[in-house]
Amino acid sequence: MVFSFDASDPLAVVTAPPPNETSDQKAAREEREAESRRISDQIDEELRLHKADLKKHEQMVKILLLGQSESGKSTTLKNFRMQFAAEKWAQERASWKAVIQLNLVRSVNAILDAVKCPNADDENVLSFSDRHRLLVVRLGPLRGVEEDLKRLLGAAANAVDEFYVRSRDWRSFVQASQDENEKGRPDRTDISEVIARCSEDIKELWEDDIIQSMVKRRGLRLEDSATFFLNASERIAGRDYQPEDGDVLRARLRTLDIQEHDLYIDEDGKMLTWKIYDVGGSRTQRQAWLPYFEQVTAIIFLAPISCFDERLAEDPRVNRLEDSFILWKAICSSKLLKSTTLIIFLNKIDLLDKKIADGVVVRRFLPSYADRPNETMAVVKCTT
Ligand SMILES: Nc1nc2c(ncn2[C@@H]2O[C@H](COP(=O)(O)OP(=O)(O)OP(=O)(O)O)[C@@H](O)[C@H]2O)c(=O)[nH]1
Ligand SMILES: [Mg+2]
Repeated sequence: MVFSFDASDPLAVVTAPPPNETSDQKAAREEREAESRRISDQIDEELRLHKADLKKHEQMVKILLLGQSESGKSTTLKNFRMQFAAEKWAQERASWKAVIQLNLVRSVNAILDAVKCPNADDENVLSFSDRHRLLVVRLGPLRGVEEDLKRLLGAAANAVDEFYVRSRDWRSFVQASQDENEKGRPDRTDISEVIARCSEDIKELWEDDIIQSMVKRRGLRLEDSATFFLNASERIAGRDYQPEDGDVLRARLRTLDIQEHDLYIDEDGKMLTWKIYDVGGSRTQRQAWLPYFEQVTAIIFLAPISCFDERLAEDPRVNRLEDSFILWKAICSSKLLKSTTLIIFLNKIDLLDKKIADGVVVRRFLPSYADRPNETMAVVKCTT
């Protein structure tokens, strides 16, 4: 066989097959060349994937959720996850059942605490009948249920007035409790059974006018989602209850440390990674925010628009709206954040609507509101 190559091309000289090559030698050479090509293609593919990975990281958007406690940071994260991590969200839905039960039971127990010893000067004391007293007794087992649910979720023993769970540990506690042989763990079926047996009494308690007016007079502050869970008590206390998306969104679980979640968002065929940091918002936890300031692309600040008549749980001297305003101002003027995108979400407009409808007068809490109309949109306009 005659080989021809261009002698002026040094590469062709080097790569040309040797003269007088036998057919066996040729087959072996071609096999070697095919293997080299395969390895080369493999390296090219690995490099391509590595570059794509680098690019993916370049397109990572880091978002920090900020705002005072109960401002709605974790709820915003849940909304993002429901939208952009739908599969995982759906898988986790059932694990929220115990948290939702605890939200309902805590609210019922808070109401029982508020009404159990009516003061002689309470105008409702005369209307507080044997029927009410019986209701209080019949709902007694919910005390033990609250403790069991807290243990089930792994809450710290000293979490007396507010329920919290560190990080995402509570899911593993719930998982572990499925092992029925494990001693000392509360049984989830027993818990659900006690709640189911109390279902009618919970409804009666919540819908009773005397109880409602006593709760109001004693200034009991129920959590924002309490009304929702109490209104849905029959469904939640049902023996076959399974959480719905709306229940999970409203389930209150105070954040105590930083939680990190990755979301993968397809933007016109390009994969974007959103790394979202959710932090605890009470005053003692705000120092933990600082290390994140330098690394994030954007901050979403949650500012509840309904909080003008509320006070901080950790410091009842401080008005919530004032705290939120000072916090937002501090963030806007932070040098560390001068190249960070700042976004403000004014949320809880539904609660503002309700307060206005219930006759709460904004000017009483915000003298600077002056004689503007006591209407939702006027408050929104004034706050922005
Ligand atoms: N009605 C109503 N409730 C809301 C809204 N946003 C949040 N909530 C409720 O407010 C409560 C507090 O919300 P979270 O998201 O837990 O607040 P947080 O900012 O994460 O609070 P910390 O973890 O303590 O810092 C929850 O029960 C939510 O369901 C809203 O727009 N409307
Ligand atoms: Mg939170």
